Amino acid sequence: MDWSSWLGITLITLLVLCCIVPMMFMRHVHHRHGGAGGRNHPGAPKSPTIVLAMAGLLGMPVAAVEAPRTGRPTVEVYKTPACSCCVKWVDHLRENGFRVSTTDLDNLDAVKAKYRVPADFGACHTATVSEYVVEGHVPASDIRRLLKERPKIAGLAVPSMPAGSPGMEVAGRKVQPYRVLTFDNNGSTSIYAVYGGARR
Ligand SMILES: [Cu+2]
Repeated sequence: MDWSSWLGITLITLLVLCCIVPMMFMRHVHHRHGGAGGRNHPGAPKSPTIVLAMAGLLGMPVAAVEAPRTGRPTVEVYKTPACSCCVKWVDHLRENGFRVSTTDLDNLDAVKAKYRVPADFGACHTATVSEYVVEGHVPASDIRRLLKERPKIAGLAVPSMPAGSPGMEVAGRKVQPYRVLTFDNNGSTSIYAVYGGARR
């Protein structure tokens, strides 16, 4: 749902809560007073509860409007069930503030074809975030930059699985030089970032 839909829902909810509900409540109390002759005011102890409930309901649409503004888009990860470095990469994303959902598939060929990952860029997992594709062990910082700068590309890739990339850390081993590459659907590519002393 987009912004204008949320705004519309919020305005309608506010209208209902501010006008219609209090009117119903007042009529309800009036009716009770008439029926019981005003002797034991059965409506009175309930009013704080109703006020609190209304305050809670008023807060709900406000929270719903706030959520899309502050939340980063979810990273959808497609991986094979036995892939342990994929899980470590997912952990790396979560540790860096991303929401991640994972889908296990026995074979990722169809996913890589669907998202048009260049054949020589393939790695152990394929992900999507917003309108972009993320292939392989791409650092979270590069995904954050991608979502901030929004270049006209199809996605980012770290081909194969370089040792020392996020999720591929090997104790006691330095980061193997590797590059984060961009790709688009016309076959062009460029260097997005370099690590471990890789050449630009
Ligand atoms: Cu991997």
